[in-house]
Parts: sequence; structure tokens; C-alpha cells
Amino acid sequence: MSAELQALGLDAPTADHLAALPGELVPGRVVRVDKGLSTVLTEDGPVRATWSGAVLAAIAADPQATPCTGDWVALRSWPDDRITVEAVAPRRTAILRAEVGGSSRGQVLAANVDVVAVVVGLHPEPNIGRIERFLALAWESGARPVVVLTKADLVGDADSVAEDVATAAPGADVLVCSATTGEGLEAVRSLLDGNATMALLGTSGAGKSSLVNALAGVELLDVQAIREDGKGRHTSVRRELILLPRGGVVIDTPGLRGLGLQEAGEGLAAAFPDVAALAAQCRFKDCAHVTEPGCAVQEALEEGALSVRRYESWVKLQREAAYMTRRADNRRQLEARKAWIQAKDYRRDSEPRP
Ligand SMILES: Nc1nc2c(ncn2[C@@H]2O[C@H](COP(=O)(O)OP(=O)(O)OP(=O)(O)O)[C@@H](O)[C@H]2O)c(=O)[nH]1
Ligand SMILES: [Mg+2]
Ligand SMILES: [Zn+2]
Repeated sequence: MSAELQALGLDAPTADHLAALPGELVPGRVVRVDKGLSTVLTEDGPVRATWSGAVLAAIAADPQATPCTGDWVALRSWPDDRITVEAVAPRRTAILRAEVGGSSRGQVLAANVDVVAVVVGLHPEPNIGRIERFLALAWESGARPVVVLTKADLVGDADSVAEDVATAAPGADVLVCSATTGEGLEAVRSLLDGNATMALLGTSGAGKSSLVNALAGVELLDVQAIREDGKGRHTSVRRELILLPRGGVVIDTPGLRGLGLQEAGEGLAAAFPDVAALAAQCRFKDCAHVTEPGCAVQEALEEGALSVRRYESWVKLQREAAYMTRRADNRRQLEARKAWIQAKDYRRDSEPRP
């Protein structure tokens, strides 16, 4: 494996997978995707590539097969100078978001990520419920979740806010930094040790692109022109993979508006291990943790061992996850029915005609 590809985060199993594909193919990593045209970084630099017939067929069968930022792909060059993505390597991790207002099939936001950084500005004051929601998404990805509190230069009590956030983020490190002063950036940079890939998630205006620029030491990405109006403006419009000069890869994303939890069971349990542990102690296995006798969650609430805010946040996300799962089940039923009708048509068509 070349040093260039290693710096891009290529791991041995993925390299082996790509090398075993038949044909004269070149490995690369997807930087961004724009309406079916992708920019892919290879060891010889970036190229623009479209999808092969096989990839198009895979997408038709499952939209999640669409190559996305962070994917490792195999490229073929054609005599007419076209380049196509022939195959997408299996994803080690994937950040999934439920489709906004559409189907319940999640959209892949980024693939093969080692660290998901939930980026939150310290000013205006962080919304803890929103952080928990991002963390549930981060846990589900299979990558290591961290919270990066940025804009520390704008507040005097960054460390005490960090403590509050830490209680809502069990199992995740909480870092404090400022893109403006450079404070705390070394700790963020060390998340990229060993050519790791870190994706940044957060609302618009959180300071994601500013953080990437500060990590890179160059103004690579556009940053919101007007400071601190508190409202999201969506300056970044697409997901983008950036190779940092000192090693490591960062994926910048546009601020997420709708942030559906994709069949969230496991991510939710990982983001709320305290509540999950309590729920396991309830007398009834199907306890709804509302009025049931012997409910350990309600007991912890009464004793103050579990905060009302955290409980309510969990109930809300739990409901949402249950809704997403139901919707996914309905979709599966519909698709099964469609497949059955197609199969019936096929049988009818292939029967000998009288
Ligand atoms: N004082 C201060 N301002 C910051 C810091 N980081 C970002 N900002 C400001 O916050 C605003 C938003 O920053 P961006 O980096 O564009 O935010 P973003 O998360 O990329 O936003 P979207 O691209 O819209 O999702 C800009 O006006 C930045 O100048 C910081 O550490 N300190
Ligand atoms: Mg941005
Ligand atoms: Zn209970």
C-alpha cells in the first residue's frame, strides 16, 4: 500500500478487497459527490468519476449503495478519458441519517469514519438535548463519538459548560477549543493520529468549517461571513473530505437540519447507557417507564439519580426511534408485496400460452 493511500486512511482489509477485484482498477477515496459526479482522490491526485453500470444497478436496488464521501472505490479509466467507479468497498463505519420527509431508508452522510466529532459552539449556549441527539447518531455509526465545544474565546465558563455536557455524553470525550485563538486544538488534532478519519457533525454556524481551517492551518473552506447572529445560514453546502497537511483526514459537513434517527435502537442505548442500565432493572420486561410498578427509571427520577431533563430527552428520542422502526417495517412490507406482485407477473408471463 502506498504512503499516499495510507495517509488517506486506507486500511489493510479495504486495500485487500480492492486489490482482489478483477481488471485494471485504481483505488481512491471519494472526496465529494455532486449529482452523480464524484471527485475521487487517488495516489496521483484527484479525478472526476461517474458510476459504472454495475454501481448504478446497485443504487437502483439500494440507494445506500450510492458512493458517498469517505468511501473507498475502485476506478476504471476508459479509452475516451472517462473514469468510472466500478465498485465500492464494504464500509467499516457509516453515519446514517433518515431521509428528510422521504422514505425511511437512511441516507449515508459519510463512510469509513474513525471519529465522529459533534461540534457545538459554546456561544450561544449549547442545547444539551440536541447534543444527545447528535451523539445517538454518532454512536450508531460504529465510529468513536466525541463532543468538540468550540468558540471557547467567546465565553468565560467553558470548563463548567463542558462538565454539564459531559454528564449528557457518557462514554464520549468532551474537548474545549477555539478556532480563533487556537486554544485546545492540539487535543482535537490528536484525534487524527495514525491517519484517522474524523467527520464533523453539528448545526449550521456551529463552527465546523472554521475548525477544519484551523486544523489545516490554511483557509480551505468558506466560513459564515456574518458572525454570531445565532441563526444557521448553511454556508457549507456539501460534504467534503480534506486531507490535512500534518496527516489525518477530516470530513466537513453542512449543518444538519432534519436529523432523523435511523432505526436508532443501539445508538440510543449507547448514548444513554445510564438509562438503559436502569431500564434493565425494571420489574416488567416491557416496562414503558411511565407508571408501571417496580420501574427503576421512575425510582431513579424520584431519587434525583436521573435528571428530569435527561429522562425527557431519552423518552423523546426513544419515541422517534420507535416511529422510524415502524416506518421501516411498513416500507419492508410494501416492498415485499411489490416483489411478490412482480414475481406473480413473471410467472404468468412465462406460463405457456394456450
Ligand atoms: N469567536 C469565534 N468565532 C468562531 C469560532 N469558530 C467559528 N466561529 C464563527 O462562527 C461562524 C460560523 O462558523 P462556520 O465555520 O462557518 O460554521 P459551520 O459549522 O461550518 O456552518 P455551516 O457550514 O453553515 O454548517 C463564523 O462566523 C465563524 O467566524 C471560534 O472558535 N471563535
Ligand atoms: Mg461549514
Ligand atoms: Zn421502567
